[in-house]
Amino acid sequence: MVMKKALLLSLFAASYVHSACDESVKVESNDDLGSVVSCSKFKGDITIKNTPIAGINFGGLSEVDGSIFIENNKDLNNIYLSGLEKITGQLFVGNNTKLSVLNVDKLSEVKEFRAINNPNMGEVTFHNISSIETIQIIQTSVSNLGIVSAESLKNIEITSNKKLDSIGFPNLTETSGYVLFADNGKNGKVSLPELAKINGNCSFSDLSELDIGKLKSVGSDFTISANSFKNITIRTLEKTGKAVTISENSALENITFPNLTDIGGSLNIQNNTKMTYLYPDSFPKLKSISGSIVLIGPFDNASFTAISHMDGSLSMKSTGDINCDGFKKNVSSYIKNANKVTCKGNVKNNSSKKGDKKDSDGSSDDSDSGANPVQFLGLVSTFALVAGTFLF
Ligand SMILES: *[C@@H]1O[C@H](CO)[C@@H](O)[C@H](O)[C@H]1NC(C)=O
Ligand SMILES: *[C@@H]1O[C@H](CO)[C@@H](O)[C@H](O)[C@H]1NC(C)=O
Ligand SMILES: *[C@@H]1O[C@H](CO)[C@@H](O)[C@H](O)[C@H]1NC(C)=O
Ligand SMILES: *[C@@H]1O[C@H](CO)[C@@H](O)[C@H](O)[C@H]1NC(C)=O
Ligand SMILES: *[C@@H]1O[C@H](CO)[C@@H](O)[C@H](O)[C@H]1NC(C)=O
Ligand SMILES: *[C@@H]1O[C@H](CO)[C@@H](O)[C@H](O)[C@H]1NC(C)=O
Ligand SMILES: *[C@@H]1O[C@H](CO)[C@@H](O)[C@H](O)[C@H]1NC(C)=O
Ligand SMILES: *[C@@H]1O[C@H](CO)[C@@H](O)[C@H](O)[C@H]1NC(C)=O
Ligand SMILES: *[C@@H]1O[C@H](CO)[C@@H](O)[C@H](O)[C@H]1NC(C)=O
Ligand SMILES: *[C@@H]1O[C@H](CO)[C@@H](O)[C@H](O)[C@H]1NC(C)=O
Ligand SMILES: *[C@@H]1O[C@H](CO)[C@@H](O)[C@H](O)[C@H]1NC(C)=O
Ligand SMILES: CC(=O)N[C@H]1CO[C@H](CO)[C@@H](O)[C@@H]1O
Repeated sequence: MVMKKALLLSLFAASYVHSACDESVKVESNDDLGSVVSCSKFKGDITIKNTPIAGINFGGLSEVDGSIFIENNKDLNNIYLSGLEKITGQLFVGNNTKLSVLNVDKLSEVKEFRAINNPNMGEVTFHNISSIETIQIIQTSVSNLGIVSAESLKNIEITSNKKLDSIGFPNLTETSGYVLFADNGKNGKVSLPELAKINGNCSFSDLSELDIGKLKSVGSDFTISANSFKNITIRTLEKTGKAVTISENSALENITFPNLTDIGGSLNIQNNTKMTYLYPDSFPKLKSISGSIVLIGPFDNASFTAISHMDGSLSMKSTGDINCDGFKKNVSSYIKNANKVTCKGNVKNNSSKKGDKKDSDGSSDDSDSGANPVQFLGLVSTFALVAGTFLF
């Protein structure tokens, strides 16, 4: 009712327009769009949800002091917010299954930019967003994004955009929250050349290139998984607040963290099918680990010479034929408590048993024989036969 009235007023009496641009609207039909079309500035929220609308064009709108929610509009093809420069709240565009174009050509300031589950959205046209807290681009078909020139953000989540190959934040130096890239284009490249500090967790997956060449610290978990690059070198990283996990990178051979001294959780290097060594210069300065080290993969050897403090245990499960005696002898030069170290060779690389995901670090029994392999491996009898010759 109120909106209908506002529309009529805006159509027949321009002087009333101002007040209509001052209160939140819920758009339910094409007619209701009129209450926003005539505004250049808008104060309040604009909600367009569960409508049959096919196109939205608020070309004259330049500023919104509030948020815009465009959600679950099954016939919506395009959104033109082509004059919008600033929005103090969020721009949320979600679950519009036919949507192909989101035009935000002039957008430069937005608090949260969230485009989620618009599977046919091929175009999101911003050129240069210079101020933003959170960006989430999830399940779209965009093939490129404009520049985000902001130097700090809260959260970044760019996932499941199968056509998006190249993503960069050229000026970003710090995030107060998390950073998550996964499941984008096959040749995914992520470039964060200035990023020095991530306060939350961060996870990089399914990439062919990654540039985080200035990263110094990660506040929480740091994960690098399922990427296709051969080596990863992060010269500047000094510490992480929680675990470091490097897993399922099918081509990865060499990792180098020359400056990493402290890991505030566990170090998991697992299921990287080409990684046969951790070289003495892979983690040359790593001295303190607040959790365990769990190594699974075709390791021939691994070396951590600087460790002086490890709260958990070190467990090596090699799918190759590592010489456990040599490994343990070397490791015992810096990990004094031999009970903390376990090593197995010729471990089958996948476990057939559910529920052994959480790996025991109750592995204090180093020279374990009969008792432990089951829990150790999840797989068992064949193991004892095969590996027995090497270990016992
Ligand atoms: C999208 O729709 C699904 C199911 O219809 C619903 O569970 C989900 O919350 C919706 N997401 C958004 C962002 O509206
Ligand atoms: C992006 O916008 C910011 C702020 O207006 C400006 O300083 C910067 O030069 C712009 N970057 C590009 C590449 O246009
Ligand atoms: C952002 O980085 C680009 C590329 O390095 C640079 O040309 C530009 O001046 C930077 N912009 C700001 C605002 O720092
Ligand atoms: C792999 O090594 C090359 C050459 O040393 C380097 O240019 C590249 O950045 C490294 N890749 C990663 C992901 O660190
Ligand atoms: C460690 O980081 C500093 C700068 O933070 C850098 O100058 C130095 O080269 C790094 N060390 C190595 C071995 O790369
Ligand atoms: C591993 O990568 C580091 C850094 O790029 C390099 O110095 C070292 O030679 C590489 N080691 C091997 C065995 O390729
Ligand atoms: C396990 O080993 C097989 C061949 O031995 C290999 O094809 C497969 O990728 C490996 N899987 C993992 C998770 O390491
Ligand atoms: C493993 O590497 C360490 C350190 O490089 C070395 O002392 C040890 O002999 C090696 N073990 C084997 C079996 O190669
Ligand atoms: C262990 O390996 C390191 C790195 O290669 C080496 O410097 C050290 O001498 C080895 N220690 C023993 C006891 O084998
Ligand atoms: C390991 O997993 C792969 C597929 O993930 C499967 O093909 C293979 O048979 C499994 N091997 C064992 C020993 O379970
Ligand atoms: C590595 O593979 C083992 C055996 O399949 C599995 O238990 C473990 O969870 C995997 N680790 C990671 C980090 O994916
Ligand atoms: C990979 C991962 O653990 N991501 C988490 C990072 O932190 C945010 C916020 O707490 C979570 O939502 C993510 O799932």
